[in-house]
Amino acid sequence: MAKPSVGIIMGSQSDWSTMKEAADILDTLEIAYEARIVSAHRTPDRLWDYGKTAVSRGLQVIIAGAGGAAHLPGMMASKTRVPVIGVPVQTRALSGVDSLYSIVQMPKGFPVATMAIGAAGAANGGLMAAGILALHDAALAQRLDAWRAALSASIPEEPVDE
Ligand code: RP5
Repeated sequence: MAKPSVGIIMGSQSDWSTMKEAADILDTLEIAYEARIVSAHRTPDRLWDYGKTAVSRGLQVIIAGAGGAAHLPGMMASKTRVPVIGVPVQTRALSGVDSLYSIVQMPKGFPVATMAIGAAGAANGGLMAAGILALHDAALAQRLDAWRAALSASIPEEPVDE
């Protein structure tokens, strides 16, 4: 098993159905990753340890998803210089706007690359991580280019009645 270069973390088991979209992209592009539940509020010590050891464990990108008062991506960015991609998970109460606002408005000095709300954001988080890793991995760059070309090729020129 290759050492994971991407860490997918999420605040709760209930986030996994969203964050799995990121994992699926990484699987498709043959990128080694790990997936962990790390809650900013429920398991703060786990969050601290994860951030403290991220560099030494060889993580190059962290994709962090959370919903509601979504402090996980920002707190992780405060604890490690490994780039953090934030995914606002869609919530029932406020449709994920709460998650988005909690993640996107970081103070100067601790950036989080914030994706769209929900499944599309998680998938894009996987693609963003792939793009970062592809800067220094020619084989991955080829796989990513091929994935993007296939997506473009799958879009018909004319609409049809459904
Ligand atoms: C957040 O609270 C999690 O990221 C999750 O999106 C949300 C709800 O968590 P559960 O109550 O489903 O565990 O911390």
